[in-house]
Order: sequence, then C-alpha cells, then structure tokens
Amino acid sequence: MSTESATVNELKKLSPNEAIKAASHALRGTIAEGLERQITGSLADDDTQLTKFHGIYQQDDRDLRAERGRKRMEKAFSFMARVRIPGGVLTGPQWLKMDELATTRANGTLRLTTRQTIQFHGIIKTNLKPAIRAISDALLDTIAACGDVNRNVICTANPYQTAIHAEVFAVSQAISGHLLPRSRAWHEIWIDEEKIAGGETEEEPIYGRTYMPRKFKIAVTVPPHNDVDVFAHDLGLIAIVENGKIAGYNVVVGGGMGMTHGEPETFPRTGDVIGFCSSDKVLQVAEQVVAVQRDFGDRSDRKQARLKYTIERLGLDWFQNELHDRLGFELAPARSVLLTSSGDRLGWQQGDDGDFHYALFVENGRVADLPARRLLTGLRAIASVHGGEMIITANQNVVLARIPPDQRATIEALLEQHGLSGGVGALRKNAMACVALPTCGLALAESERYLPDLVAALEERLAAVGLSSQEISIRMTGCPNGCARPYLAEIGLVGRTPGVYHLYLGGSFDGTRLNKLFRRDVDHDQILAELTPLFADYAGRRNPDEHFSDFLIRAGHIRPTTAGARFHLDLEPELEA
Ligand code: SRM
Ligand code: SF4
Repeated sequence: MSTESATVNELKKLSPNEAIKAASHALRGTIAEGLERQITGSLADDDTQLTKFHGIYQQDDRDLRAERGRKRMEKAFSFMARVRIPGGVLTGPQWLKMDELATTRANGTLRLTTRQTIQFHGIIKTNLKPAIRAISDALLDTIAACGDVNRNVICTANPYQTAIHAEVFAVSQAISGHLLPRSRAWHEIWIDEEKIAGGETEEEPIYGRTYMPRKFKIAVTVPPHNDVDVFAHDLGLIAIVENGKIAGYNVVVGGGMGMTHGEPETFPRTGDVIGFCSSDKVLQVAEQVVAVQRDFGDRSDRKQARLKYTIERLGLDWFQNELHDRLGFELAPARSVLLTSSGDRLGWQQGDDGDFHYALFVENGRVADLPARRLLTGLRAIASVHGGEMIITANQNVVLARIPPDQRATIEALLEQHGLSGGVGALRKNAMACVALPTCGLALAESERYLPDLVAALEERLAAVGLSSQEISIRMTGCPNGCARPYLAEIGLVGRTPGVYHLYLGGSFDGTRLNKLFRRDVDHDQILAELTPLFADYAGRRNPDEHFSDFLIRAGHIRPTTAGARFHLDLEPELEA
C-alpha cells in the first residue's frame, strides 16, 4: 500500500463501522442471537450494520414514530429485505413466490428498485428468518444486496432481446458471482447451514476482513440505451458492438449520486471514461477497480468513502496508473459510443427470434393494487400463465419477456382485465421516485407518495402548451442521497423538509450530463410556478427533436455544464431566470 493510502487510512481515526466489520467473524456478529430475543422488535446496533451485508435493513414506521414516542412505546420496528437479482431476471414461478412472500410476511406490496431488484418492506422480526428462507427456496438470495460490498450488478434490461443483450446479462451475472463475499454467514444465519468445522471464519480473498470502505456499484449497458445510468456508478461498462459482436467494454469509473445538503465537499459526479478492455478481461478489470478502491478508499469518513472521492483526492491519472499496474496491462483507448436515452422503451417489442416482450410501466416501482390499476393481482395472473421471464428494469418497471406470438393475445387480455393496458402520459413514463417516507430512515420529505400528484399537475401544464406527448425525465428523492438518480434527470427534485424541495434542471435525457440547482426550497405551488413559464417558452421556441433540458441551456435559462465538469456543487442556484 502506498503513502497516499497510509495518509488517509492509517493516520486518521477509522470510522466505527471498520471496527464492527473487523470484529464480526465474517459478517456474523450476534445476529443469530438477536433474532431469538423476543423482548424487542429490533436487533443490537452493531448487528444492524452487519445485516446490511445480508441485504436486510432495520427500519421503523415513520408515520407512527411521533405518536409512539409520546406514548413512550418502542418504535414500530420492522425490516426491509432486498433480493440480489443481477440483471433483474426472474422466472414466473420465482415472481409468484415473491408475491406470496409480500402478502404473507411483508406489507403486501413488492417494491421494484432502481437497481433492478425487489425490496420487501414491513417484515417484523419474527417473520424475518422465514422470509429469507422463502427467498432461498425460490433459488434467490439477499447476499450483498446492501453493505460495504459490491451491490446488485445491473445491466440493460432483457437478455432475450438480442444475443448482445444475452452476453451482457451473462457478464453481469459473472461479475456478481465473482465479487460475492465468500463468508457463509448468510447461509448459517438465515437458512441454518451447518457451521464450518472448527468455527474458523472464512478468508475473503477479494475483500479482506474489513470489506470495502463503502458500498460499490456496477452497471453494464448496451448502447444506444443507457437505461442503467452507466455514469452514476463506481464502475460502468459500456458494451462496444462491432460486426454484430461485443468486442469489449468502455470502462467508466467514479460515478455516484449521493451528497449532503450544505456540505459542498459531497457531490454527485458522473464517471470518467478511462479506456476500453476486451471481453475476456472484464472480470479482471472489475476485480482490480474494486481492489484499488478497497485499498485507497477513505475508511475514516463514510461521507468521503466512495470511489468518486478517491479519484477526486488522488487524481484520475493516479487511478489509471494504479489500475494498470495491478492489471499488468494498459486499457486501450475508449471507443466512440452514442447513447440516446436513459428510460425504458415501454410497450411491445419483438426480439430477433420472433418472441414478443412487453415492458410494463410500474409507477415508482410499487407493485400494489389500486382501484384502477391492479398491478399486484394482474402480475400474479400473468406470472401464473406466462412461460417466460419477468425482468425488472433499473427504471423500476417490469418486462414480460419471451411471449410467443400465439400467447400475446392472452397476455393482452390479462393486462386489459387488470387495468394495465391504458396509455401512460409522456412525463409520467419518464418519472422516478425513491421510496422515502414512511420506511426510509433518511427521508426528509415525501417522494414515492407525492410524485404521482405532482406529475399530474405538471402534465396539465404541459398539455396547456401542446406538450402532452413530449418525453421529459423527472425524478424525485426524499433526501439528497440520490436513490432515484435525480441529478441525472432533466427535472430533479430533492427533498429538504416536509413539502419542500430543491429544484434541479438541465440533466440530459440520455443520462450523460448532470443537472444544476435552479431554485432552492420550493413547495408544490412554487414548483409549478417555476416550471410553467419554462414549458411555455420551450413549446414556443424549441428546435425539432430538441429535449427540454437542451433547450433550457440554449435559451439561457441555465448555464451549460462545461464539458469537463463531472460534478456540481449544491451551493447557489445557477442563474436567476
Ligand atoms: Fe439508496 C440509502 C433505497 C438506489 C444512494 N437507499 C438507502 C436506504 C437503504 C436508506 C438507509 O440507508 O437507511 C433506502 C431504503 C429506503 C426504503 O425504505 O426502502 C434506499 N436506494 C434505495 C432504493 C430502494 C430506491 C428506489 O426507490 O428504488 C434503491 C435500491 C437499489 C438496490 O436495489 O440496490 C436505491 N441508492 C440508490 C441509488 C441508485 C443506484 O444505485 O443506481 C443511489 C445513488 C447512486 C450512488 O450510490 O451514488 C443510492 N442510498 C444511497 C445513499 C447515498 C450513498 C452515497 O455514497 O452517497 C444512501 C445513504 C447511505 O448509503 O448512507 C442510500
Ligand atoms: Fe431514502 Fe433518501 Fe434514498 Fe429516498 S433518496 S430512499 S429518502 S435515502
């Protein structure tokens, strides 16, 4: 390890999480004992850090927090469990098991996430072990879905579209498997696997005893689609297709979304393209990028512990040299790539082999029954007859994949019967919100429960100026951590306090350019008041095919992000319009 890393990790006081990981016996802690304690619905504090590595978060119902506090009752604790589904692919029977689990052990809904997986909310402690066992019975797991490790690897949706998509999916699965922790703790605690003889803890050849300094995220995309937001990840891989085959991948490093309000040393950042590697080298590249961050990431301050800050601190040239040294070869120059959109192509598509695929809109990823749109029951009915797969996208939607031509009418009828076949407005289609209240412990404002209403109001304003069919991306989060990747949207809204948001504008539709802070602390009416004149100006003066955010920059409503600026600071609004 070099002197730089000594400076950051050996001379500073390590964060408390480092000691918890080191003393955890490869992620076991006292979780198993805690599950037996019936006097509380919670686990020991240190164990709640370790359960994250097993895909499990302790939460409490924030809608009930104040009232229970007044009555001096324990918080209404429950757990969120996140499944590991690299590439988002589930079979029909697996979907049905997840659906059953949601109704029997969780809050009766499935939550599709921005990382192509499912979260269950509201699992009480006594249900937790049976729930994880049910996930295991469906041949799935929750290992490394959270925690200081490589998370669920995401890739452009639907491996059944083309052979290229199939290969990218296989690569994502291979990376996910390669970077899984070797500890058997998950199997011992949750599915009662016998303890290893002698009780010795396993070696972690890639991670070591203290795992990563922080979470680590990987996404793989197939141009021209950027449905994974490849620039938002610690490591992004862009498939380079030549003569109908994948020649290799452009390598992108140091992306990330999270920041903290009022702390300019934290910021969203798009990754840097650092070169190209052939397909046979991609696992090696992924492992060594992880290894550099493992050794040089800041382990003293968790707010500075992501790869984006390591690169800002030590420099991109340093990072590339270190990576090349470890690889024993240099990445080739990056190939040229065109990305066109970051959303999903909703509706029917036909694959190379003649099978159909239907990408179904799921508002903010919440699979629940509403009077007009019965998603939970509808998807259950479809999964029961559908011989193909159900594929979760990184935009929180689901693709019903591999529908043979003679089954299309059956699926169409089921969609119709459950109110799922109607059109969705152009703004709504491109909207994403994070979970936020009531489950997220970090939420400062509503997100999932509020964005649908805001979109309805904005769609009225767009219709009034003839822009009903204009696709504009809008994303909201209940705090600045950026779980719905709001800083890459054309319109970004980031929670400040209940009912109040910062408004960001100017992110590109293809997910390659960050937006900028446009107005601080705006409420519902102020958001409408800010956006309505901009919509009108856009309707009157836009060029053909010009996206909203590109227009805002051309028309001078916001200053362009300079080519070299890969991060923005949350300091002052860019311009007074
Ligand atoms: Fe996230 C923390 C939900 C994708 C950045 N995120 C959380 C927690 C676990 C809150 C907590 O730590 O107590 C949220 C649980 C809420 C709940 O009740 O379910 C949460 N994040 C989500 C999900 C479910 C949002 C969604 O609506 O889909 C996404 C689950 C992804 C998955 O399946 O693995 C989710 N989170 C993201 C993304 C987007 C992505 O990965 O592409 C980001 C921004 C990218 C990045 O990491 O930079 C993201 N989440 C964060 C952060 C800030 C991390 C940072 O280093 O800046 C936190 C807070 C933290 O880690 O301390 C966080
Ligand atoms: Fe919670 Fe904030 Fe993530 Fe939303 S962005 S889920 S409020 S941590």
